[in-house]
Amino acid sequence: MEPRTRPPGWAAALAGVTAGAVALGIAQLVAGVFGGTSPIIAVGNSAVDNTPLWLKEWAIRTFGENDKNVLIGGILVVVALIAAGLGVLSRRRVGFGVAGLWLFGLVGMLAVLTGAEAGPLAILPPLIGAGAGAMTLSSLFRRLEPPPWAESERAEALAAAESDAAAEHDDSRAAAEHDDSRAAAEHDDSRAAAEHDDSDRAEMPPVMRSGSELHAFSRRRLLTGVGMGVGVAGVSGIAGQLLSGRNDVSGARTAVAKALPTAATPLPPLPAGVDFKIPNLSPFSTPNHDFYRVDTALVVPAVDPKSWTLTIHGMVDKPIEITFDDLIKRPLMEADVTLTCVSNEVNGPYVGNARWLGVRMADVLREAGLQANADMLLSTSSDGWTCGTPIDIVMDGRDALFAIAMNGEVLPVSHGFPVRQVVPGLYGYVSATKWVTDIKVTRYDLDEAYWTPRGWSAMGPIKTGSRIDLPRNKVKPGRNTIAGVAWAQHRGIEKVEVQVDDGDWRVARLAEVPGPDTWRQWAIDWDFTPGLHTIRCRATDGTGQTQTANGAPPAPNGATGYPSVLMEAV
Ligand SMILES: Nc1nc2c(c(=O)[nH]1)N[C@H]1C(S)=C(S)[C@@H](COP(=O)(O)O)O[C@H]1N2
Ligand SMILES: [Mo]
Repeated sequence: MEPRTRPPGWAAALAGVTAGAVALGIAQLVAGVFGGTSPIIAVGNSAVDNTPLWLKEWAIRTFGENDKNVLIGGILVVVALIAAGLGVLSRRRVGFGVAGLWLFGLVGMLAVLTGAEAGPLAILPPLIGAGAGAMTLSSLFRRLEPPPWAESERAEALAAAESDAAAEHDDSRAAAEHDDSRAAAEHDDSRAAAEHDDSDRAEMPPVMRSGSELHAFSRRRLLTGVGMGVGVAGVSGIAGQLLSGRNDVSGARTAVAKALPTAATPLPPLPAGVDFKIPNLSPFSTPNHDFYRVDTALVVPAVDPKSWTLTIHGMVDKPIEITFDDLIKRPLMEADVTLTCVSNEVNGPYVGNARWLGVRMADVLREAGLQANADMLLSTSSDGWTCGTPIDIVMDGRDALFAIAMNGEVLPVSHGFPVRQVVPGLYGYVSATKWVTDIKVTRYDLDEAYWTPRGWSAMGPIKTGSRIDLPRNKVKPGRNTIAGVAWAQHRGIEKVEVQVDDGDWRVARLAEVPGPDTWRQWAIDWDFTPGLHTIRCRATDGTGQTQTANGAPPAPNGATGYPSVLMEAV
């Protein structure tokens, strides 16, 4: 074969990235039309589900609640690099790049199919996206081939050279052959080629030779192709986003808000004494928009209360299915409960307190009739996350709720709209299912929830914990306030002690609490001498147990150790 003309690497890489962008844009559009997941999200979801524990812990530690954005950003960067690589590979043969794009589509399809919400239409976004990417890549590579005028100019140049040194017949014959094959290979519309006839000539030398390779391509032809590709990617991507917006439940949420029922047994307002109102101290009630969020969902599930149902089945006398209207017609109650995440590091941010409105889980479960040998509620969210909760805890009379509102507001979508579980005393991963739609009554020796095979304990009672909120960095020497929160849900906090440097432990003053299920503010005044100081604290729960000084990481069942802060009085 003739030595192929090869476009420069950057042009090939650009073509690859453009093809990748078109693939993703079109996939997003198809996902919008058919209600599937964009392949990036699907790949991200399976990354979330398959990330080893150490990596997940590192990501949470390093990126905190930004870990999802970092993950998506990382996937996009990797995809862009691979797409650029496929472009470069296509210089050898476009088929290689095309095959690579289809392979990508296959990975996307696998990711979608292994996801929780996979319907049969779910493979369409990666499939059609890959096809669109492959078409884009081949069409851009056609644009990278030298346009006909380049060939004719090359022939002219050769003819001119010939008249100078009148012996090079072999070359011109080769050029003529080249012309033929080029003309045959030229699939692009001649109008596009004609358009560039004038402009490109001036822009670059039409014929450049290096060794046996002929580098003749039109930068402008490539860039218009890239521009069109980017346009298609952008428009389809945005259209896809808008179409998925049909799944937006903010309207439904507002409707529920307008008719939000009140509690049959409302709680009295919180006593003023629950909050010291010290600047920088966590307020007793965490505002919803400041409430920590931890879940595996890259895209927040959109669950319409009109079609929401909760099914209770498994080891029950009578399986039941209830609708949202059924649920909120029941007697609603309020409960002040502090949620805590098992991944919270000592002194970490994943604790928040709210007043919840909901239906007592125990009442609903009793209607289904729990069988005596069952010991676990395996709840599932609309996006397929699962959670195993001990039945005896839910049934022991504590305020375990199917909650519909939080701090007087309909549940925010990111906190589980329309219905989530709240169980005082258990870490969120074994109790607080958001977007809950299904409960299987079962046994720990028969079933396993999402986090159990991923390195976390099947049981997750909350360990007594505390946090120093202030001071965190620098203070002026002299009298300052040390303050924070402490929690031991359902046992209550009885005492918090504070130690500065290696001095005596001193008892802090405690704020009021409405009950044993919330955190408790604590504070103590301290005279600081100039210099560096280490502050520690420790809490004692309502049973007289003090939190342990022994340090442990969050996995498998909650971090331990005294919180400690190094600060300076200057
Ligand atoms: N559907 C679903 N519910 C979930 C989770 C999840 O990943 N998916 N994470 C749980 C965990 S680990 C915690 S700590 C709490 C956090 O609730 P929040 O995001 O409302 O603070 O939700 C729980 N409920
Ligand atoms: Mo959690």
